[in-house]
Amino acid sequence: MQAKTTPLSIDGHNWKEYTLTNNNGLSVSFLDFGGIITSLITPDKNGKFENIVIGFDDYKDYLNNENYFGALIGRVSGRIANSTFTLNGETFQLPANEGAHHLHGGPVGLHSVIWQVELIETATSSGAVLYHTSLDGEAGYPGTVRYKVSYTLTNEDEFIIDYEAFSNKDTILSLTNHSYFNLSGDLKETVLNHEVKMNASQFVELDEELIPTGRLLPVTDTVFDFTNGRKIADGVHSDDPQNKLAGDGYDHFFLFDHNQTDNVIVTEEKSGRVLRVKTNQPAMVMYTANSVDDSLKLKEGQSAKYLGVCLETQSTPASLKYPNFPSITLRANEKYHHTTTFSFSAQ
Ligand code: G6D
Repeated sequence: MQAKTTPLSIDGHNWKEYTLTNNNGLSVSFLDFGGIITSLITPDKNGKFENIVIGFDDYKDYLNNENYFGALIGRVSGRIANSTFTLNGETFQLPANEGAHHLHGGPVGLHSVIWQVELIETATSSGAVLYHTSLDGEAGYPGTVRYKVSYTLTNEDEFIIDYEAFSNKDTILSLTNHSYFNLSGDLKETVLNHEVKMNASQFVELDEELIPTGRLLPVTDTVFDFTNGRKIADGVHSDDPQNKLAGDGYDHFFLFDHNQTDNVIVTEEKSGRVLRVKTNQPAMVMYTANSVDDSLKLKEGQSAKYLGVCLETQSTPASLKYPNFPSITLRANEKYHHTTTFSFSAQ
């Protein structure tokens, strides 16, 4: 087990990149800036180690990371409609950064702050704890919030992201990580041939601005039914209005049934790589990089539509309007705890 720290000077900013490596040679690299995961190296079925996440070639591009590649997201993942919410009878106005709406914590969200990092090595894992504090009123949110996010790579080839937070006032909070996975290895091809199996029988209907309408739709007899496994291509080539309005793909909130060991299993046949996801979160946004264009220089070459799939475990800001949806309210001095395990194998 070993962890490496590399000081970086990026466009005048003093960042650090950390690389966690386990006993089997798997590694995760991330920045103190935004907790951004810059690479995740795992073997294919022939033991060839390759990167399986989207990351920029020039780290200066993370200063304008409009796709949130690899980043920690918060205070609230997803869209807060019209950038406003009411809590305990008080209405709060947040900065709008996508039309009228507030997306992923706004223009100064957690993807763009410097986290304080402590490396933690044990006999069975290589890890780090990332700390940050958002002050009361910052980005328009109530409460001073103290975050503790752990990145842990175990010798069982699991990458565990564990999020804890406390607020001194009632507030709203829903954290996630926005890595784009591509199991083909070194971004050899898009994720259209990735097969996804998901333990979710409902998903949230979106309007034209990708704001939840409040309707929970059954996946049965649609290309949103991943219960028995399905290729991502099905949603890309679909005529379902929900796929069309998402930019010809998926960008949807799936509610887990939580009646199986794994919430999600992603398989890529050529490499033999398998990614299993287990989480304590009620749901996940699966986003198939529908808005990624070919203008960005990545480590392995040019960016492209559908070059990765995001598995953003979380709760939903739609609950601010629809109380039957999983809540994002965090009461004063109550512990927020989100843990998600990404397990890697190849067959
Ligand atoms: C687009 O709608 C999608 C979001 O889900 C995603 O998080 C973002 O791009 C990076 O806005």
